[in-house]
Amino acid sequence: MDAYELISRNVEEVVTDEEVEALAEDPEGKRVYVGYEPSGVLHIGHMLAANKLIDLQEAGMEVVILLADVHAYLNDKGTFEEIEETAEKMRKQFLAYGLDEDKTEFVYGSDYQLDDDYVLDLHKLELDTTLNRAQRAMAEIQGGETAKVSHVVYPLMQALDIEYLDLDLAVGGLDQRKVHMLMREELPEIGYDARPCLHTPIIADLGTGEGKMSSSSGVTISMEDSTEDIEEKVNSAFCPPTREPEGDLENPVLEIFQYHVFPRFETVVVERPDEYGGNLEYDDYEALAEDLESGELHPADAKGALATYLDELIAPGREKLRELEE
Ligand code: IYR
Repeated sequence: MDAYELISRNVEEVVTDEEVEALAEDPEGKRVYVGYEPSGVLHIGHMLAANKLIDLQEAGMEVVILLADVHAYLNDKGTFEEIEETAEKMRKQFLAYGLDEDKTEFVYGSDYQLDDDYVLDLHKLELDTTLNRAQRAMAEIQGGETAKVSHVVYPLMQALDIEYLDLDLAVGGLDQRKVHMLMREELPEIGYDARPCLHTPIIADLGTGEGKMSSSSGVTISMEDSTEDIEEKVNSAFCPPTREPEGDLENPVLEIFQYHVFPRFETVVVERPDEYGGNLEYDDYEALAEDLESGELHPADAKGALATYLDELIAPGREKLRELEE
């Protein structure tokens, strides 16, 4: 796999191809980031962007994880002290999940977002951006609550982070795209360069195949889940024998194989008793999806394998959480 393929695999959107291709020509030492509002427990939505970061580290890039404490505060996620506590828990779970400690820099937003230069640049952006533009950028992140002034400051700060952390590339879920588009328009207005972005897909709800799995409603998988919890959730997952279920639905079992399992394991073994044809082995996602569609692989067997691999992926983070709680 060449560098561009590794950098762009499994992303839903590359902004723009030309800019990312240019980065892929010499990825060594380039700085890439993803930011998260801290929450105490890493879930499968965080893990998806983290898989991308692992690819980028493999391509030679330096990864910055922004623990966006001030952003979480602006989005009403608790007192500042509570947010600091959950941020520290989150940092430890990321490392346990498999990011390379030597190539990962963790930064707290409050380390630099309260400095004079940053705040003055923020005010410059406020002067240059309409309320309407900032609100639209924030709509998906904010989740429909009444807008506060903090909600329009938030995306401007996210845009500025990209300059202040000296980044070459921004990574985020597709829900961050409007903020990134604002960044690309507005940073040049105040004398800074726009940066390229990669957007990871939003995985469907495990139970129903609709919407976004990382949201608080619906069935998700997190580092808090026990082996039995995972088995139970995966076994009752929506998994029709097709990549493209009707309407707006997705097949979440296939999505998790594609975005979580295959990027982290060389081969996937689906265990089956001999009387049902014996074990199946897959080197790539396409082969597994084809077998599910053709009927060669039964959804129940696919789910069994998925639960095993997911359990392996979250086991180190689960262990870390347990240690932190002792
Ligand atoms: N908007 C993100 C959190 C966030 C991301 C980045 I990238 C920042 O520079 C700042 C905040 C979220 O929805 O979690």
